[in-house]
Amino acid sequence: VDTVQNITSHNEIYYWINKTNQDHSDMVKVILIGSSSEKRPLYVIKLSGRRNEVKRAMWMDCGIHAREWIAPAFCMWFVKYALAFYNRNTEITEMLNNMDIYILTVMNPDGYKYTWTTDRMWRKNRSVNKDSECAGVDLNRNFDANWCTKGASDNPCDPTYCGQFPESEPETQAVAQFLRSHKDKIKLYLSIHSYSQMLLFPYSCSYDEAPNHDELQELVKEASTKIRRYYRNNYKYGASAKTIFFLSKDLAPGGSDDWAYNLGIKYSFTFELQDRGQYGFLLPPSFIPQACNEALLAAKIIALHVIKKT
Ligand code: 0X9
Ligand code: ZN
Repeated sequence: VDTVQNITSHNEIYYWINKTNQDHSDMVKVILIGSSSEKRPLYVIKLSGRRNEVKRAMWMDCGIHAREWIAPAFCMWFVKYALAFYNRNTEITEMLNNMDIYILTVMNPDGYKYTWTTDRMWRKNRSVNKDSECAGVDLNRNFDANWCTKGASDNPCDPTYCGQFPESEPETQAVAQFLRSHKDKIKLYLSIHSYSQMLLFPYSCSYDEAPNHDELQELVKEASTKIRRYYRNNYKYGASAKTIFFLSKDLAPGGSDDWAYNLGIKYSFTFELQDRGQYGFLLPPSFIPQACNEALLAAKIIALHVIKKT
C-alpha cells in the first residue's frame, strides 16, 4: 500500500492500472468508458470477489478536481487494499462478495496532468472554451442537477464554470453514461474530493431534504464518530447545502452526487478528505496513510449498510 505514495503522475497511474490488471486478472477488469477532452482514456477498474454473479455494485470516482491529489491516491489505495485484504479483512471481503466495485481513479486526467506540469492549483478540466481565453469547465458543476444555477458560474474564467450545457464535457458524459447504463445495479455512489474533512450527501443544488435524509444522516454520523474514535480526527457531516461553504457559497449545483441521487442511486456521497486547511491541497505525502484509512473506514461503514438494505 505504501507504493501509492510513489506512483502519482498521470502516466504512472496508467501504468499502475495496467499492472494491477495483469497481476490480479482473477479479480480485476479494466473498462474504457470514454476519453477526456485532450483524448486521454478514462479507465474504470472493476473489482469483484471470487464469486459468481452479484446483484449489486458501487461506484467510486476520484480526481474530478485536478488539484485534489489525495483523491486519486485514495482510489489507488482502495484498490490495493481490497486486493491485499480480500479474504483477510472481514469488511472488505463482505463488500467484494456482495457487490462489484467500479473505480475511476482519475476522472479529470487532463487537469491532473496540468497540475503536475503547469499550475498546481488548477481545478477544472482543460477543454477549450469558445470565445474565451480561459480554459476548462468545473466537472462538478457540469452535471444535470439544477445546472448552472446559484453556486456555479457561467463565466469560462471562473473556477466553477458550469460549461455550455449539462454534460457538455466528455468526462461528465462518460461517467453519466456509464451510471445510466448500470443504474439498476449500482446502489452506492461515492465521489472523492479534498479538502476540509466532510462526509456529504444530497442535496448540494438546493436546500431540499432528500427523501431518505435521516438514514443518510445517521450513516455519516456513525462514520464520523468512528473516525474520531479510531483516528482522533474530526469530520463534519450532513446534507451538503447545509454543511459546506464553498468559496463562501452554500449551494453547489451541477454536482455528480446530486445527479446520481436523482438518477435513483439513493446512497450517494461526496467525501472531502484531509486536511482542514493547514496544507490544503498540498497535503504532504506522510499524511496519505491516515487520510486514506479514514476514508476507507467511512466507505466500509456505508457500503455494508447498503448491502444490508438493498
Ligand atoms: O464544490 C464542490 O464541488 C465540492 N467541494 S470542493 O472543495 N472539492 O470543490 C463539494 C461537492 C459537494 N457536492 C456537490 N456540489 N454536488
Ligand atoms: Zn473537489
